[in-house]
Amino acid sequence: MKLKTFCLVLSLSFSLIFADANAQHTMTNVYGRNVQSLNGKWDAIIDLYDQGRKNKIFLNKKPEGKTDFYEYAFENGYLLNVPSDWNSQMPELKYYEGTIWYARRFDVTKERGKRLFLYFGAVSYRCRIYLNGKEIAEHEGGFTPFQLDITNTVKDKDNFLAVEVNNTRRVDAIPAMAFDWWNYGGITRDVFLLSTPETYIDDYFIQLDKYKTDKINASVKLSEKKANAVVTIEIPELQLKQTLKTDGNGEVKTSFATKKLKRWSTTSPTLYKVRVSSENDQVEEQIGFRNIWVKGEKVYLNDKAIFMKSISFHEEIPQRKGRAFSEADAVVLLTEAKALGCNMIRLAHYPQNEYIVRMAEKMGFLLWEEIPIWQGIDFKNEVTREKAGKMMREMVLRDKNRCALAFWGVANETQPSEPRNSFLKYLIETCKTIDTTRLITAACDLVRFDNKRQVFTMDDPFMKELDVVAVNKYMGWYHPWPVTPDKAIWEVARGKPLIVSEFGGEALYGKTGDADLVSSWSEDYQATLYRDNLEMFKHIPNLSGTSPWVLFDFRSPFRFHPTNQEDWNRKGLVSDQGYRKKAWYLMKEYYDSKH
Ligand code: GCB
Repeated sequence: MKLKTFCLVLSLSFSLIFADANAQHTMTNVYGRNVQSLNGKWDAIIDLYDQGRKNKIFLNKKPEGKTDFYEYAFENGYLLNVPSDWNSQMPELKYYEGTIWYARRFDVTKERGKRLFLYFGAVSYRCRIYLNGKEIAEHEGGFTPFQLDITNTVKDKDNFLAVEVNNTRRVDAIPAMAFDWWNYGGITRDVFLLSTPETYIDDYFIQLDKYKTDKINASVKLSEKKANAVVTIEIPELQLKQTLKTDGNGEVKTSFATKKLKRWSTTSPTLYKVRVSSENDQVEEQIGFRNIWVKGEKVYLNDKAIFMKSISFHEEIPQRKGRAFSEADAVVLLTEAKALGCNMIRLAHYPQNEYIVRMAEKMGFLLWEEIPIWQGIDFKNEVTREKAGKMMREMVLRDKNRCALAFWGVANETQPSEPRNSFLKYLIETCKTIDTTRLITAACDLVRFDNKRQVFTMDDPFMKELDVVAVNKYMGWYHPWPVTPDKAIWEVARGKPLIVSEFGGEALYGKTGDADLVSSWSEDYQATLYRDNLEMFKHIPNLSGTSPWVLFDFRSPFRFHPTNQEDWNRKGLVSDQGYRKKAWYLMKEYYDSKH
């Protein structure tokens, strides 16, 4: 077999191993439903050599006859917390990449006319689910939710649920072989049992019209293609209510005219209670309404040009050296962003948990959300493209009712090529089959200094596909200055709004040193770098926002320096222990000066 064909077969068979049989995208607003938590301590088996599946350990058999024995048992072994990554729970799992089995028992109260689902907020990176000894589903993608209908497989008492989780890096995965953050594995987000009526409200999309200030568009879809079923949509505080009948697809589509609406904004993040009811189901949540669009080189929020005072963070609590997974964790991350004076978060580099997204909306942050298309992705691989499309769908479906969501990001630092361009176009199209209202962006990487013209420029044909162009540029860190910052004039993506989506440099908290020396790893040099970049920003005419990299120091196997890094990316404005570095204060001053 030719090498190329062999690779294709190999990558197809890998992906077949973890194709998503029976895992469905989740119903809208899981957190507003009737749920029973399955969080807690789960039994665990570490399966470094992938022997568990072959030996059917998901059957969890016990010896019965005199000659029986089994070389495993889930009981009385390791215990792992769910939700959480496994790496932070036992020293021997710090660098673990491979398979770990999780298991627990549960009872349910089965009710006639009800359906039961298993919901996983995220499992990193791929998993197979076994219920009562039967494999029922698979899912790939470490940062998006999925659900399984278990109505017909579940028993009243003593169900045995096993989850085979694997976080091995692969060429055809997203992200792929190397990425600048920790490869946390495990059941990293909430697990729920979800109970719904037989026919339930599967999906709804309720947001303000993109351009009209007094028109709310709403659509609702039932889980069955039932015509003439009654659906009611209400926003009680606005005295809005409509009762409608479904079409043959079990859907209703309508709009509401409203004069009294107070639009959501970053300074006044008003949310309204919205209630959707069908004959036997009802779901409620808080929804905000705002307009966001682009005109010329500016982004307009509620008819006013806005400067995006953004920051990035990973879904990580540095002090715990582990994934963030709770509402309390969301408060820790977002409070620090608020203190910095931000009005936007770039959720790097993957969809983060719903606590963060919902809390950010309540606190008045716009959001940029992206799937982990990070640098070296296998753009030629059809299977990878399908996976990316599915991740995009799962992300957009989950968060499309969050008015804070302003940007869907399709890539971070990818190099132009025909396969890459068509892959990313496919992602945009996929997104637009669900939501055409948000701004599409990507963090590009090709800004360079044109010596002849003495300006910074960028040639990336993909720019034309984007509503807002974003660029990562590490002046003073990865790139020495070709001219002094006051002469650093940009001509990049003129005619469109431009966000500097990453800039920064590393400093070890508390380290003093030469303010001119990059390799001093000092707060003093980091402060110089920030001062210089803030000066350069004055010479970017279409600058619509900035997003320093990054709020907190974060863990990354990319970072080998023995005394300054020790597996930490030190570009944080705040240290791993939560202390603010000098550059934090410069950024704060800059953001406070921007209105
Ligand atoms: C980048 C990446 C980000 C890295 C950062 C760095 O361009 O987008 O994920 O962590 O640079 O620190 O090098």
